[in-house]
Amino acid sequence: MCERSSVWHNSNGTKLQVVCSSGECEQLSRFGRKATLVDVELILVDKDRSGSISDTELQQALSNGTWTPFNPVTVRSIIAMFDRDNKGGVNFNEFAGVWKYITDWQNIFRTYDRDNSGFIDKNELKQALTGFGYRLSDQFYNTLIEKFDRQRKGQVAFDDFIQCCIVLQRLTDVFRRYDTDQDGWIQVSYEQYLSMVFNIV
Ligand SMILES: [Ca+2]
Ligand SMILES: [Ca+2]
Repeated sequence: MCERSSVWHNSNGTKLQVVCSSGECEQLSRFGRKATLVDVELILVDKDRSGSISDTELQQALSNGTWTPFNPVTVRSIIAMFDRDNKGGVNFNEFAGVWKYITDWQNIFRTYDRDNSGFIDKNELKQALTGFGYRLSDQFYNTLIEKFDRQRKGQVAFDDFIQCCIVLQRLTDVFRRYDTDQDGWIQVSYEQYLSMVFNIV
């Protein structure tokens, strides 16, 4: 960055925030306008200066609040969501969407992490998913925690919480496509079942 920029490390030391006081330095001028904070994030995340953000670059830029690297599966899910031209990364225009998506999830996570533990426990997950409109049994919440508790702490970190919600949403969408009368039951053939699963995995 230019000499007019300032660099900060936040408390966990993983994320940089840079503000160019003029917005006119060489790296920022490629946007053809005054740089926003998202632009600056993008420059920092695009380590190889390729003009697009890869899975690895996004993973390195994200923190789940622990020392464990951000879940690569979550990173891939997020990239795939915004990679409209299917080039295996997100370009500068798509990145703004990615950053907003992650910021929104950070706010949701903070809202439901009632005890500020940095993890979502079973009760917090129940409140979050109920808030999103899911009606699931107590037993199923155990299954969810077991499936998405990547760090084996009996609760889920930020990245795994996002992943849990993405997977649940996808499964629900596929189910709803077959549940045309919306009674919560579907009858599917073996091949329909396989197509349903292949839509998700
Ligand atoms: Ca790149
Ligand atoms: Ca918590």
